[in-house]
Amino acid sequence: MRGLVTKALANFFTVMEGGAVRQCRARGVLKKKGITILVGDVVEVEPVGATEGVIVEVLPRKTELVRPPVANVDQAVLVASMAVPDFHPRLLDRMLVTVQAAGLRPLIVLTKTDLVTAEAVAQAMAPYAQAGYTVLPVCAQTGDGVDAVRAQLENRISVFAGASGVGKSTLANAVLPGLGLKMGEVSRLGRGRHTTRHVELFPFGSSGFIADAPGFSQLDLLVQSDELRRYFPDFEVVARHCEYRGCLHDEEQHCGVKEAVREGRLSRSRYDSYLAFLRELQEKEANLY
Ligand SMILES: Nc1nc2c(ncn2[C@@H]2O[C@H](COP(=O)(O)OP(=O)(O)OP(=O)(O)O)[C@@H](O)[C@H]2O)c(=O)[nH]1
Ligand SMILES: [Mg+2]
Ligand SMILES: [Zn+2]
Repeated sequence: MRGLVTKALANFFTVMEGGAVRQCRARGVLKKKGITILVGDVVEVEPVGATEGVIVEVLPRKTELVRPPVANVDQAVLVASMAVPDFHPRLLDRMLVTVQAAGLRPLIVLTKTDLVTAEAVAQAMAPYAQAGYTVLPVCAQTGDGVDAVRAQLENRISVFAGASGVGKSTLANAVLPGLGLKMGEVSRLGRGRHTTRHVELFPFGSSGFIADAPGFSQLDLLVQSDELRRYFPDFEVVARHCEYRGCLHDEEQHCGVKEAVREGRLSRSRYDSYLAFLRELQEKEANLY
């Protein structure tokens, strides 16, 4: 029997097949071969009785994310809050690079819009909308924007990613009423407690799934420094004016990207993220040799 791993806790896996679930262990040989099993994996199971089984094979993955650890998702819902915790464009930019490099479609959701002015929301959204990303503001309090998020989740496997406390579980509960995921208490806000402790996939609509996941603040960039610019689609048009074909938009003269930033046509925050990531990757690469 073939199924989908919807939950992984210690060495126990929940495998779903046609709406029914089995509690499974992994065959020892998988571990010996160094094969890990992730939520989202499609696996071959030898049934044991009516409700249990043994995972004997993991099928090749279409996509794989390290953080949150999940396989085969098509879309990453990058959740960032406007306040509590504060909006951190750097972390959002980092997540954008990571998920695009992993071959996922990014969807940006800005939460807690009730805690700031409409102007602040518009300002936060602008650079990302300009870059061509879909950016949706939501407020869990009023339910504003929840339908628009729901529409983006149809027929896809999506994972919710973002810092702890930004409202991932709250959003999952809002798009899928009755889910009943545990959410952070207001009294704990801002203290960086992790309410969600594992990744879990839930069926959504007729053929979709959504995965809630624990929050994170650290995220390794798994790309080459000279490939980084590929993951900044907002640089593409202005980079046509760079004098050098391989321009890294760093120290080069006559750089279309730097010119656009100077003239206010490209977000400085986005460029600052790019430069910070470029340095980080260049340092990492220098330490390898
Ligand atoms: N004011 C306001 N508070 C919100 C909103 N969305 C979520 N919250 C609150 O933010 C807190 C954290 O929400 P969670 O959904 O637990 O956050 P999370 O991203 O799942 O956090 P982790 O599981 O720790 O990663 C809760 O107290 C929510 O009630 C919103 O739109 N407005
Ligand atoms: Mg949570
Ligand atoms: Zn350039």
